[in-house]
Amino acid sequence: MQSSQVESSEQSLSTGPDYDFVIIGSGVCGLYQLYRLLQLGVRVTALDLNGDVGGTWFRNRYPGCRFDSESYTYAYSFSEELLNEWDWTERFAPQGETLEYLRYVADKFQLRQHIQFNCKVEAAHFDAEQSMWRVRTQDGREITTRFLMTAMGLLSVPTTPRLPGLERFAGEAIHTFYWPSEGLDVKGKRVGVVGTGSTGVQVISTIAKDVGELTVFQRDPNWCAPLHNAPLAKDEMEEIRRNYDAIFEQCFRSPNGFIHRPLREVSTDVSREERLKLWEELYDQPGFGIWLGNYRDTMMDEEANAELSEFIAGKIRSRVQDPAVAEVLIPKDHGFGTKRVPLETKYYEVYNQPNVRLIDVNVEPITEVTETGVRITTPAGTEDIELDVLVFATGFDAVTGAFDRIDFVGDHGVRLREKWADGPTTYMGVQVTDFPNLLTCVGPQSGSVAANFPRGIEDIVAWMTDFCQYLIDHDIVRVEPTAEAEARWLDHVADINSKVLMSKTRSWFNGHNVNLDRDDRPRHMIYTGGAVRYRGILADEAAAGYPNFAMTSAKELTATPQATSV
Ligand code: NA7
Repeated sequence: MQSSQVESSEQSLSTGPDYDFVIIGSGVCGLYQLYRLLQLGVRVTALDLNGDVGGTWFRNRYPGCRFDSESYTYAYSFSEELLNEWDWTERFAPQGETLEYLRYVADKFQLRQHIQFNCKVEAAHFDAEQSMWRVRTQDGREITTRFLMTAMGLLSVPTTPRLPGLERFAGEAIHTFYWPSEGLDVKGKRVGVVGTGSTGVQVISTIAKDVGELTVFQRDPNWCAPLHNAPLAKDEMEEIRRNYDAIFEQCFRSPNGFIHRPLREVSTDVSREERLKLWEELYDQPGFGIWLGNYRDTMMDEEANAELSEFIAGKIRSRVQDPAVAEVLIPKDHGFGTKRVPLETKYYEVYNQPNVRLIDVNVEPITEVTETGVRITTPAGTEDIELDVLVFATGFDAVTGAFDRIDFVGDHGVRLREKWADGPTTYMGVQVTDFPNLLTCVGPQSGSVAANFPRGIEDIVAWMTDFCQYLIDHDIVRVEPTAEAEARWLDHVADINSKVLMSKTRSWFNGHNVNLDRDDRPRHMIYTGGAVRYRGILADEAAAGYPNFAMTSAKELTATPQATSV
């Protein structure tokens, strides 16, 4: 455990650029990476387009926003002092509390002075001659840095459907990501919500009791399970604090960084009665146990998954009074847990309220937005639904979206946007060939992003920091993975992903949500091999002296004339 002061040590990096490291983003990952780099004594700054730290937790202020990880597993584990000082007040903390936590971390470790807020990066071009990145910001500045790190979040570029007529809607139309900090009054209003992923489910369950009328526009239903949130009493928090070492150890050993881990047994090891008994217990427990703490085969074997899905379908039928509505809420296109499971609080009961209507847009699509609401096509013709507020909980251009909106140009004029047009390629999710000195902390195909986020982040930041120390120690001014290593990693990711049922469903995990009109091929956005395996691969690379990276020292660079910069 370290002290709260970030101490500088003497380091040697050839000077030239304004900074040794620039980090884009100051959310959960960017903050911790900044803290660790400051400890190395390098010249580093973080750029954030928001007005404060927090990333996801700064932006998402919609009603009901909270994480589905147990609060105490969402904390940074690197500082005992911080763990002792911070009390979580609920099992699953709401957005406001998490944002307060991240602000507290920034203040405690004096990180703010190293962050430039309201600073949007528009372009980043690699200057091969100087072996550095030229980062252009929206306010017209150029910042140069030897190494450029991305910590831009997985879900930071929201997508809103292009509905004809949206601009003429006289009411309030808003994507959940842009929910105003002062709130939006929905009391007594006619509200439409498009989208029933994790976000839609949280919004719908939270506002249903306050609105006048609620219309939910659902495309594909999701399998949801109860969150079972509750306040955390002071003595419970004390108990948690005493057990932090064991809790983090448990997360460390689990494939997804949660306290839940798959059982050793497969479902056929036990009788049907035993399976049902366990599922009843898991359904009544807080958090992801029913998804991530289940029989090993339920997420890999279609038959095992089908039986579990039928169990959850039974729960939905028992909670929704109208059998026809229940059927619309039960997914038919994928099994339980093969997409990210939204955790809910009385979500299904919302559909028993007389002022709530569920519309399956596969059957009754929204054809246009009118001045007063939306027009849907029904089997009988068209119907106008009057609305005061139209909420889009329609998700994100996930994982690669944040990269696409910056004009990253690497060596020989290669554009990242073009290189990744058919899906991302990386080496271990940490670097991309042709993009020397670009280090991706939260990027595609990284194992750390498919985990309970802070746990995955601590893994990757630890590895990245050691990698940076190595670069400093060896006076490396240019580093990129070999093309062979990148090709091998893509094969490995594809192979691993093909073994899980998740790869067969259509969601942001495989890029399907934004590539629908382009083609049907999955993109390998994330690595599903699990945090334990991923950590092992990273460790092997480091222990072997980073053999899959081509490195050039300052001395070698001066001796070798480089191509002209872009
Ligand atoms: P998701 O999980 O991508 O969900 C988006 C939802 O919006 C999903 O139900 C989509 O239906 C729906 N959607 C998207 N476009 C449309 C249109 N045009 N019409 C109707 N419905 C639409 O995003 P979330 O924000 O809920 O959650 C993202 C992550 O945040 C989540 O995984 C957690 O990690 C936290 P579809 O399923 O595509 O048919």
